[in-house]
Amino acid sequence: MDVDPTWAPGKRAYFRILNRLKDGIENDVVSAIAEKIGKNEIIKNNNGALSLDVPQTITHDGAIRTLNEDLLPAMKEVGDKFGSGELILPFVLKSAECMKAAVGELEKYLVKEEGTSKGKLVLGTVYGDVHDIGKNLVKTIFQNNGYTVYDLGKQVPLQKFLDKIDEVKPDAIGLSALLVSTSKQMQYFVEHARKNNMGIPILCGGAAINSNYINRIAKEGGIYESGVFYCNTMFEGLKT
Ligand code: B12
Repeated sequence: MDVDPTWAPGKRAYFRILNRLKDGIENDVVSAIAEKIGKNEIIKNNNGALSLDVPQTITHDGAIRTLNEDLLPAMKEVGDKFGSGELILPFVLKSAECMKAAVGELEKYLVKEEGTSKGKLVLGTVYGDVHDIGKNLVKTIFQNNGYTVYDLGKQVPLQKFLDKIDEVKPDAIGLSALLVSTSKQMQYFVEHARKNNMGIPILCGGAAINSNYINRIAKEGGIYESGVFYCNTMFEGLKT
């Protein structure tokens, strides 16, 4: 099974993620971005490695579309296939590696705001949870938009979040959970924040949760004044 070179590059990237064909995914991402903005002529070939030879202000929209239209839907299909028993876990891991390579390339073509920081975000995937692709995207998008991000990584215990919060006094906290079981950690966090009047907004994201869950944990035991927000995508986190 291989990629058909006549397919649109976005479709090729999608296919590679789904079928764990990592080699060449960077070039497909580059071509997909150029194609989405209708500027194939900006593709530069450096001994087989493609790149785009224009400022990020030109490539940004194409990169966001490639992420939303090709890469994220591919990971969703991987998840659905895993959920229905069609894919085994080591295959999911390989697809995740393809996704990481694709996102690593795509990041080069997103606009980055330089200069003073708009605010500080302490970010991590909650305790017991190893899923970090979404969390890493959140980091990139916040950094690119001028925020300072303190990324604590994955499987982060509550205490580690609290220590970092004490140290850097962030403007917001970002929690990611992909498993129903680990989303409980968000509840523990909110309970702690409420009891201790933490006074910092909490942004929650990840496939395991939804707005109902977040509304419930936000209200149970009294309102947390600074707010607990459900973020379906990293862009919603930014808007919040
Ligand atoms: C890749 C993957 C893996 C990889 C993870 C690799 C890695 N480094 O991340 C590996 C193979 C390791 C893995 C392991 C497991 N996985 Co898994 N995995 C997935 C998969 C296919 C994709 C997740 C992903 O990366 N999506 C793409 C990213 C970009 O999306 P995202 O994380 O949702 O993030 C977006 C938004 O949610 C939001 N967001 C996320 N976090 C945050 C945080 C903030 C602050 C903000 C603002 C926004 C935000 O922004 C992102 C971009 O828009 C999902 C399927 C799915 N539908 O999610 C299953 C899935 C999450 N896994 C699942 C399971 C069951 C497991 C395992 C338990 C399997 C096992 N038997 O061992 C283990 C868990 C191990 C553990 N303790 O954590 C289930 C969870 C079921 C459940 N309801 O609890 C899922 C849903 C698959 C399924 N359909 O059954 N998995």
